[in-house]
Amino acid sequence: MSIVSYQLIGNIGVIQLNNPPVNALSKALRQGVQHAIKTAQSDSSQALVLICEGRTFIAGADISEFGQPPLEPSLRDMLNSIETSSKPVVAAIHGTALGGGFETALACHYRCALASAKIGLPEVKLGLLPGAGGTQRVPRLTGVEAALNLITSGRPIAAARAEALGLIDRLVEGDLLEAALTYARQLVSEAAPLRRVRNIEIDAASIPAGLFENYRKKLARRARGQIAPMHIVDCVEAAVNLPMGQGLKLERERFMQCMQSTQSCAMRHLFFAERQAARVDGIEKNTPTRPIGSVGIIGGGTMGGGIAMNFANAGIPVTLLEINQQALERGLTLVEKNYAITVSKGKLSAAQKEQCLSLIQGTTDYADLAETDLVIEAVFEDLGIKKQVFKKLDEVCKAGAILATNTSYQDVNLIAAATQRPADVIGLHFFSPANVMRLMEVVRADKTSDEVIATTMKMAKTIKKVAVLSRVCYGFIGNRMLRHYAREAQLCLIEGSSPQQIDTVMQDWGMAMGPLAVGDLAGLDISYNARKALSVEQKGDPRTYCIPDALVEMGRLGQKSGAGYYNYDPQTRARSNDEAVMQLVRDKAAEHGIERREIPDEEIVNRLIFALINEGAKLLEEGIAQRASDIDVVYASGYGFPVARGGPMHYANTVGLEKIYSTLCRYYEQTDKDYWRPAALLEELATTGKQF
Ligand code: 3H9
Repeated sequence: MSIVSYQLIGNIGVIQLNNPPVNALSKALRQGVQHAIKTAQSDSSQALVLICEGRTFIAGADISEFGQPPLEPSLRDMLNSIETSSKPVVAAIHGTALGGGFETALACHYRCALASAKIGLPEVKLGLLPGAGGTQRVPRLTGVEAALNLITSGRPIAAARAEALGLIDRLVEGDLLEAALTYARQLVSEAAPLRRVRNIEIDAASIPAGLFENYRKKLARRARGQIAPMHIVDCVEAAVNLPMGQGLKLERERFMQCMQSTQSCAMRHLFFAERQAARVDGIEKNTPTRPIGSVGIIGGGTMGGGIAMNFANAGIPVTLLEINQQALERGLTLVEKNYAITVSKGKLSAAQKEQCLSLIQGTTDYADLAETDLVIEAVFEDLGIKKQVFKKLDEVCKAGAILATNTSYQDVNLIAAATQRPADVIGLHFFSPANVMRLMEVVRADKTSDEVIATTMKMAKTIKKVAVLSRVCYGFIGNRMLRHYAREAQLCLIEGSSPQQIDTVMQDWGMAMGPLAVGDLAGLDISYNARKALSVEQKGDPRTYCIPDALVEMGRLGQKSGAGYYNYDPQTRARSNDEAVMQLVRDKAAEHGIERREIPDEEIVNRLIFALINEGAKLLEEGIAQRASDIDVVYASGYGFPVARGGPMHYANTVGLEKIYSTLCRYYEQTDKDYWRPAALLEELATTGKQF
């Protein structure tokens, strides 16, 4: 079947698109639609229906065409032919009408949708803005504020909500083509007018004073440093103040500016990187997978409870196991509380909450896990305890059950060796809070079977996680790299900086939070206790942990004790600096014979980020990570790395590997520390002019 087909069904012309997988607006599709509209102008049709085959209505422009010379006809040309059609065009929407796809629907004269459909303008997530009239047409239908919310958030909305906002004219049921034909016939019989959104005028007087300025201020906080959201506000403002033609012109200019920005390039890189991460080199696409219809979780703490929620949210029943009734009740109560918070935020209905809770059962008896398809252990980070749990699971679980550990650091090979079935053992490293964070590291041990890897990678999608495959090493991809970043934060602190300077500099650079504020949030006692289990050699240079150790010993555990690197207001949690901390820092510096100096902001960024990059290169060299883009996905989805910089390895490419390499060489020379020795892979790429 061709990408675009056109046929007459009675007096209605039906334009059917078929461009799998998501009906992206490729050149051939644009050409086909234009041709069909042209044909329809002179045949016996009285109205047209635009409908898609496959799993979805058009999901947007073809992202893989971005950054290449434009191919005629442009999307704008195509929309122009639709909007100027002399016969009414009805968009019939199912699946997800996104970006240029929804803009296509907006150029139609009427829109109907199945209730299960979603619409949205996710361009901002690619560092772009809707470039085919979305910023001009949406506010004409919904009013300014709803348009700003829709376009700057990029979040899709359900068809019913879209109908309430005026973006969809009719919700339909049953067979979409039949329903759309009925709707089109009705429009014909009523001699409905050609409703062109471009002709709607927005009443400027109805817009509250200061609305745009306030929105810009809000975005400056919410989307720190990103350029696309600000351009969107300018374009929506233009929809109010300028005629359609000029508004479209401005939108076009701003779209091109965004398209050429390093930010959009980084965000588009992440879009494809996430999808690439799901592929495992050496494992065929058709590798058989095992059904996961039930899940057991060992440990009902914050982590175990959060993991349970992921499965319940996906409709998969969970059995949560704790050592005694009291601990179990505490765990289940925590889950219930978390769901209540989600309901209070309006992200879940009370009925959905009850449905999810009904899927989570508690037990204290391992025998209840006998028939479970997947068991995830989320107990205390202690190898001995984990081995005991796996020995027990090996005894009770059915053959073919997948046994997973949520460890952040332990050797999954050793855990697997505690069972008679190491091929069924794998690491599934969730990030806290597990019901919120998108990242999941899938850790393949030496003997993990391909089938188990393929099953867990597929399962990740079911529970809406981004899975990245790692091999076994201390800390896997994310935490192993983080140690180097954290080390440099500590060294900058003791050598002359302050918590305030380091956190502000890193946050301004784009990190979701500064490294020391993250420590306070997580609790300084956690790494303090983890360090206790390490030998002096493993702990490394005392200058890199003497300050947090001293803070913990002063009772400053972070936010939970009201003080850590900062003091925290008990009510608002607002943080403030504490001279006592600075005194401690100076004392520790003196103790280690360090003469403190002023550290420039740029040095802080380079030391912290280049440390990440160098370790990332070592992970690639050792084959721990499959590809550089996987590392980017780990950092952007699990560690608050700014998406507009594309992840550490993409960022390294943007800076230039030669510059990174020469800076690392300089650091190595200055410090004589082995960790600054540039990774061999980095050296090779830099000296041959290549990229990650
Ligand atoms: C835009 O429209 C700009 C306009 O305003 C103006 C222009 C002038 N292009 O995600 P999945 C591929 S910007 C090319 O696994 P799902 C994807 O790479 C665009 N390829 O499926 C993957 O390929 P592979 C605004 C695309 O069911 C395959 O399709 N639109 C595109 O989980 C399946 O994807 C968006 O940002 C595309 N637009 O989710 C929507 N979309 O199998 C982006 C997908 O080789 N897309 N592919 O890895 C999505 O959000 C999801 O793909 C969707 C389906 C929800 C549609």
